[in-house]
Amino acid sequence: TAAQVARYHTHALGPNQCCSSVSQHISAPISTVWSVVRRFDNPQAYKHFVKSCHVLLGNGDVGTLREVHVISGLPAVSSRERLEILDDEQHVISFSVVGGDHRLANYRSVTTLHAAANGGGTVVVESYVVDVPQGNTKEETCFFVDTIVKCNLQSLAQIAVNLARRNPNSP
Ligand code: A8S
Repeated sequence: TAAQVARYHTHALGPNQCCSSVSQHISAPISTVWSVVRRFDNPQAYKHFVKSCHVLLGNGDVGTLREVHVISGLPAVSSRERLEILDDEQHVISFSVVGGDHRLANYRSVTTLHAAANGGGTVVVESYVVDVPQGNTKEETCFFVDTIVKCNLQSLAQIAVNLARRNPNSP
């Protein structure tokens, strides 16, 4: 696990970039959590800031391009995102932002799932790197993104726990 975290969550930083990571324990099997997280075409299943998502290109494999529209009240309208890694064996998914109407240029995130050591369940680790927007500090940028990622992972936990309760034998 430590080697995997180091491998996937170590980012090379440009001079005007920042990075951070968030982790979340989920009381559901890794297979259940993965079944939600791996759906690059359906981020709105657990990302509550996403209003809609359309696949522009691809069929869910690496290279698939999606366009998400976010709910109002955010300093953003839409985002174009490319699937960079989808590893069903190691439970790794990564996407990068390639365009859109928002302030998080060159955003890239990596999400990995790990079997929790004691008590069972899953540990999710999500890290990202992003350009610091004009007029903001690294601290402000990381605070903004950490807040979004924490919300997403808490919501993922809720959904996965409910799925596991409803369907204890699969996936
Ligand atoms: C994700 C993570 C993030 C999404 C950000 C950080 C975003 O969708 C939102 C607001 C923005 O200002 C930027 O895994 C952007 O989705 C909710 C539109 C990219």
